[in-house]
This record gives sequence, C-alpha cells and structure tokens, in this order.
Amino acid sequence: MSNRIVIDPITRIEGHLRVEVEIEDGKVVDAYSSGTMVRLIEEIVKNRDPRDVWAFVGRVCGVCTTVHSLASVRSVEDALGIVIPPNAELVRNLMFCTQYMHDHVVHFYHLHALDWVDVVSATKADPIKASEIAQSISNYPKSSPKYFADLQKRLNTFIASGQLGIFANGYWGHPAYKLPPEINLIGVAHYLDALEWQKEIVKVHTIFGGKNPHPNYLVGGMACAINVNEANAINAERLAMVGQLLHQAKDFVNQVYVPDVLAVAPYYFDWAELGGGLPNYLAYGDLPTNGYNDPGSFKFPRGAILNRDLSKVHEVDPKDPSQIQEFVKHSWYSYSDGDDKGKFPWDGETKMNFTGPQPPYEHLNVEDKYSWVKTPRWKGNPMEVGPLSRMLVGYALGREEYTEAVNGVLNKLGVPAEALFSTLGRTAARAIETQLVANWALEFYDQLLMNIKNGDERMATNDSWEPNSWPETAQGVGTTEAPRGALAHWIVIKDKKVANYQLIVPSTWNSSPRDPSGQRSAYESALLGTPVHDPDQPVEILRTIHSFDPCMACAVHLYDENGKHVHQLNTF
Ligand code: NFE
Repeated sequence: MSNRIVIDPITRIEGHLRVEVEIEDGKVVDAYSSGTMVRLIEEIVKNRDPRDVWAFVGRVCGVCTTVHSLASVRSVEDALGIVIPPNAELVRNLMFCTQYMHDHVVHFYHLHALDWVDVVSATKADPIKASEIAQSISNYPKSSPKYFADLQKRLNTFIASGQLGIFANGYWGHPAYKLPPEINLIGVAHYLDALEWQKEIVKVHTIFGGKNPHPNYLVGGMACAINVNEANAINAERLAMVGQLLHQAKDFVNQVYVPDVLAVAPYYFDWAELGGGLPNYLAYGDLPTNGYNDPGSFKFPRGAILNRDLSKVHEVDPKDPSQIQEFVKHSWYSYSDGDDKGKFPWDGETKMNFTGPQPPYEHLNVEDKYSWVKTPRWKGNPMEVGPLSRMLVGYALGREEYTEAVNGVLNKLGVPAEALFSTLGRTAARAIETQLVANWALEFYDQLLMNIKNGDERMATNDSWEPNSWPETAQGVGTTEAPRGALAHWIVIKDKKVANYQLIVPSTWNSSPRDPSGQRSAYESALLGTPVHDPDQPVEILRTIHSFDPCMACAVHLYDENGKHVHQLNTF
C-alpha cells in the first residue's frame, strides 16, 4: 500500500514549491513537483521597448539577481547584432562570478546545510575537539577553542530560552543526521560567518551595477563609466575595493565552504548513490573570453550529455526549434493550437488555464494539469541543469581545469566518478565550480585593469541604439548559466516593440511536471528510491530537493491571491 505525503511549502528555497510523493516500504516510488505561484512577467514585458526589458525581468528573482537582466540584454543584442566592448564583457563576467560565489555559499550554508547538520547536537560538542578538527581541515583563522566555546554558549542560550529563531522547526535528533557534534558545531559557526560574509561580496554588484539586488544593465554594454580619477565613476579606489572583495571571497570559498563540504561528505556516502535522477545534463555555457558570439571561448562550456555517457558531448543550439520545446500538458496554461505539442520559445505562449483543484485541496490532480511551471525538453529529453551539468560537460570535454578539480575531489573522498550522479554529487559539484569561479574572477579582474591601463575605457556602444536603425522584425536569444543552471530568454521584436518574450529558466527545467509522454523532469526523477524514515519528518526528501537549489520565483513567470496555506507538512 502506498502512502502519499505532501510537503507544502518546501522551505529554505526561493518561491513556492509543493511536492507530493508516494511512499511504499519506506521508499519513494513516485513523485510530483508543483510550482504553486504564477507571475506572468512574460506578459508584462510585451509591447515595451526592448531596451527596457532587462529592468523588468531582472525582478523575476532577487536571489539569482543579475542573471535575467544579463540574458535579456543579450537577447536584444543578439536580435539587433550589437557587439559590446571587451570591458563590458569583463564587467558582466565579474558580476556573474560575484553572483555565483554569493549564491552558492548562501545556498550551502543557509538553504542546504541544515539538511545535514544537526544544530541541537552542536550543543554537545567539545569546543577543543571542534577546534582541532577545524584546524586540520583548513587554515581559516577563526578556529580557536574559544571561538567555538563562545559560539556554543550563544547557541545554548538560544535553546534554553526555547527560541531557536532561525534554527526553529528542524528535525533535530532525526536518525538521518550522522555528523559528530563537533562537525555540527563547525557547521553552525560557519552558517553564522557566511551570513556576515555574504553582505560584503555583493558590494561588487553595487560598484559596477549601482545596487544589489537588481543591479543596472544596459543594452550595448554596461551602465558604469570608467575613469580612474573621477569621483562618480569606476575609479582607482573602487577598482581596488573590487580586487579586495574578490580576494576575500576566494579565501572564504577555499578556507570555509570547500573544506566544510569535504568534511561533511564522508558521513553521508549513502547519498552518493541516491538522488541521481535523470541521466541527461544540459549547459548553455557562459563566461566569454573572446566575446559572447564565440561559445567555444566560454569558461563554462556549452553542451549536453545523454544517458550518463561522458564519452560524448552533444552540440546545443538554443536557436534550433528542433532542439528545444516547452510543453503545457500538465501545466496550468494552454496553447492556442492544443496542449499536446511543444512550442519553440520564439513561438511560445503564456496563457493561463487554471483547472484546479481550488485550494485548500488534499492532493494535486496529477492526471491533469498540476503546476504553474511549464515543461521544457531538449530533443524530447528531460534534462537536468545546474552545477552538476556544468561540471560534467567540462569534465566530459576533458577540459583540464575541470578534470583536475573534479578528480581532486573524487580522490580526496575516495569515491568513483559514478558518485557524481547523485544528491551528494550535485552538492559537491556546486562547491567545485565555486572554486573555479573564484579563480576566474581574479583573471577577469586583472584583464580589466590591463585594458584600462592600456587606455581602453569603453564600456558601451551606441551601435543600433536608435530604433530607427532597426529592421521591422528581429528575433534573438540571450543565454547564460544562472547559478541554478541553463537560462535563456527569447525575444521577438516587431515595430520597435517586444512582440513576444519567453524565458526558460533553470528551475523550469528541473522542477517541471511531466511531459505529454509521461516523462518525469529532474526533481520528480531524483526523488525515486529516496528512503523516508519517518513520513512526518521527511528530511531525506529535503536533501535531494535542496541539492538542486530550487527557485520557483524564477521557474514560474501573481501570486494566487486565494493561495491559502494547504498544510500538510511544514518544513523548516
Ligand atoms: Ni531565482 Fe534562477 C537561478 C534563474 S532559477 S534563482 O540561478 O534563472 O532556477
């Protein structure tokens, strides 16, 4: 007899996600993922000036801030044939790297770590032992017995007052938690340190983009002026601050984030065999080193892997209608010519068709439509996108930086490459790529300084800025790799206005409902086989879902004003 449990909302994610799973003999035998909010940003930007769209779509999400603005300006530049100056490319790359370091560290500590780290157990730790362990895995300066003893005192005070605050509602003491108290204490300490650190690194966005979240972009370049002597420009002082922030970020990644992932992983090797899900991986690639129009120059390469076959990387063309389609058979939308066929985004439609059930309801009607997320496919295949896909594509292409970094971690942990196809692999891949990005950020920074030194201060081009110079119709695609995976915006321009605009975002690929042929997407697949020790405390489900770092704000593009809380299980 199977037993269906519902987790709604899944917390420690961005947006609203509901998961229903069938459990039989203590394991998940089927799963359904549903985005329970809808925002319709794609409709909001229609009939606007294409040059303004970045400012609207940037607000899709405050977590992966910058990525939608980036994809948007690129889509317009692609449509109108605009090539941006090298400095603008470098500044975009620096914004991108900053975003990754911020987002991945925040994800690991604040959204994912408590699936593995038992906060209450940390109160039983021996601070001297915790200090010894911390010093054996890293040269992070904050590691004295006093540092851990003080932190533990703060934690004890919290718990004694009955107010765990940000740590309330965890499944503390659940048998799935395996770490010794000392590593739990280190995890809690770094959770708090990471909170402090993350507000610093985003200053890079404020310097180049005026603010964070939602820094400013510009069609044709970037909206900041370089003048080393000018107070209101990117001057020598601001450039120096960027360098300092990037170095600090690299230190935090290398001294805190990566060592913690490596210290926690060995206690959870069973998760190297769980949560793999789909065998297909997709990356559009990003971080141009020779301009956006040369994908071969990207630091994150473009490509697809099918059936876990790392001997072949398939070519990906985001402009090929035979490669990418979006389906709405199981989503609360309709297509004007029927819901069985997929649509390429230039011809895409976003028309709501909510078929219920009306909240509050017990279960989704999974035979019909059950999510506000559409279902994208690549050559008919469901694909996983994100850090694991990026690392696998780079690894499969034999790029040295990737093989070195990935093999280094596999060797350290003493696990085979197959371990990558798992919940643990996904979480490790995110840490590995953050390390790569921390290095690349400094390369881009040095190149920017060099260009400026050589007298090149150009940051934008006026080419094609004037709408009178535009063709009557144009269409373009802007791709990027958002922290959660492959992201693209497709634009159709007619009579100088946006005629159509479609986004397929990473969490759409990963969290989508089934396609018309019944194939599951990444979350639904990855949950199959997950052991659930106690259906009232499904921490195991959170581990796999959180390993994708869901963002439902991105994945659906209005709150359901009737969206009453359909409680089944509250997670923390
Ligand atoms: Ni809102 Fe996003 C990222 C995008 S969604 S977080 O990264 O695009 O998956």
